[in-house]
Amino acid sequence: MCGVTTSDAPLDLPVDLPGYQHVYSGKVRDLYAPVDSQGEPDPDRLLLVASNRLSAYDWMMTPEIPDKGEVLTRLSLWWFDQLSDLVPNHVLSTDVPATVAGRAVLVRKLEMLKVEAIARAYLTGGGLEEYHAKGSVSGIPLPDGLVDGSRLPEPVFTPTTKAPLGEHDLPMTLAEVEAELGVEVATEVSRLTRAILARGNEVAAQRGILIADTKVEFGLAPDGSGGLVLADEVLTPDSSRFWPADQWEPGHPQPSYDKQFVRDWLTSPESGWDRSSGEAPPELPPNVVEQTRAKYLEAYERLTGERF
Ligand code: Q0Z
Repeated sequence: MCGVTTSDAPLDLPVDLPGYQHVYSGKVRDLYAPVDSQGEPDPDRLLLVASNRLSAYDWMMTPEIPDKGEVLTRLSLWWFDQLSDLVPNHVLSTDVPATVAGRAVLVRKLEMLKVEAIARAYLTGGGLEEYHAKGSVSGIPLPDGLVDGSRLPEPVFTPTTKAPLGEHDLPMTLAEVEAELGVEVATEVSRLTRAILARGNEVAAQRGILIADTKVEFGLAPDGSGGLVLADEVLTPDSSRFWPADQWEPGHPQPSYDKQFVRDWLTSPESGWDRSSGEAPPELPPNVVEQTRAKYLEAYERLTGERF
């Protein structure tokens, strides 16, 4: 019982896009293939569409968060530029159908690696659990005395499997990643994932945001040109834990930059919701939706220094 569940039907059903064929939907994003005049899907390109859907405590919230998809898409595009000296990326064009303008990107279709590339710069969540049990994270020994929210001496690579939708990913050892990808690719995935998080934190720390950890996805160009290509979204609040730097206090769970208003309301008596009941959460009230939207916009504006 770990599937994502909605209180009702999925919120913004994948839109019908003339000239595109719906391929797949994740929790918060949808994937389409451009089709040619014969109706054949383009073998080289995909359209990645970010929705306004939001999940919390493994439930999809209603209503949606206005502008969330566009904020995350524009933030990813900005990060791809910031990271372009480290790694090439999959972006081809932002010239997309008007119905998804601003929240969709046309990308190179890659052979995606079957590994979730995760790096952690601060200790929390699953990493903290392993540290308590074993004093290590993904088999990497860490100093004694670390607590929830502690900064790690340097980012560590903590890969997981890619579980099917609705199932939870499982930790992988570096040896398992090497067996899956080969030693050379595995080493490069580890190095790049840690470098992306380190660069992210160099930028974000100056702007009042800490990035505790992040998940990135890599693919290989199918033309056999060899190198790793950064795909999907990067360093967004959906793929990373963003923490407000001015509230960072190791020793307890940190507030989430983007979802804290939602979590606080859901767990307050005002919502009337019992998280352990198995019942769908109630509709978010307008002020919680608006405060959450404001946090996404604030993250975008602080990080990029640009108005949304
Ligand atoms: C990404 C995902 C979803 C959004 C496949 N450049 C690429 N080449 C091949 N495949 C992908 C990409 Cl980005 C790819 N995903 C994850 C699922 C919506 C992203 F439903 N899956």
